[in-house]
Amino acid sequence: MSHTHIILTILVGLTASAVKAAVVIDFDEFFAGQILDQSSLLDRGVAFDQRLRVTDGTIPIDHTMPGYSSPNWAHNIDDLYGNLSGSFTLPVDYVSILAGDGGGDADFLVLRGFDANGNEVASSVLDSDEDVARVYEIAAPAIVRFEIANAFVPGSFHIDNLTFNQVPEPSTPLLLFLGCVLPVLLRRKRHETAATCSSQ
Ligand SMILES: [Ca+2]
Ligand SMILES: [Ca+2]
Ligand SMILES: [Ca+2]
Repeated sequence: MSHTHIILTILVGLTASAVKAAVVIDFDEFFAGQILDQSSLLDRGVAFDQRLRVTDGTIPIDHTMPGYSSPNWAHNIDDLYGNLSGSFTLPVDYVSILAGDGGGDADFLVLRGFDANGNEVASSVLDSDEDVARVYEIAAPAIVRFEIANAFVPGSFHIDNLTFNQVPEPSTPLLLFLGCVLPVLLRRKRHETAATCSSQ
């Protein structure tokens, strides 16, 4: 196998190891009544700006997705049942969240994503039926903040199944390889080529 093939093989292996990490927060590992503060979900990759209260029960999901969310859901406890926002510990390129409630009010919500400069880079607005929640989805290259909020008039809502894809950063082994090992291999390759040419 030539050095070029070896280099390509190693690069493919290192790149494959840096796969995107998908995170799903369904609140089911917490107990009903538990209060989550800004640090409670940091190890999962997200920090809400507001405190959440976990409640049991289920949210009826959009009629196009028959079924119910898993047993626990959560809501804003600081501004009761109000708008929520937060930051990701790593940039993400996809966010979805189930939001709304089974109450008789229409929940007309918007999910917005923001980049590191605070610019809105994606949004999803849905008008829910009265008795179901909806799955809001956004995608953009590097979302670092999000908000799920009433689009026009104040209302109350719950959330469940916050899902996001963390964008992989170049791994340390990959950076070491590109910075130290690759130049040596390429230099050796050039010397071999020069030696082959001069011997012909
Ligand atoms: Ca749940
Ligand atoms: Ca409702
Ligand atoms: Ca509501």
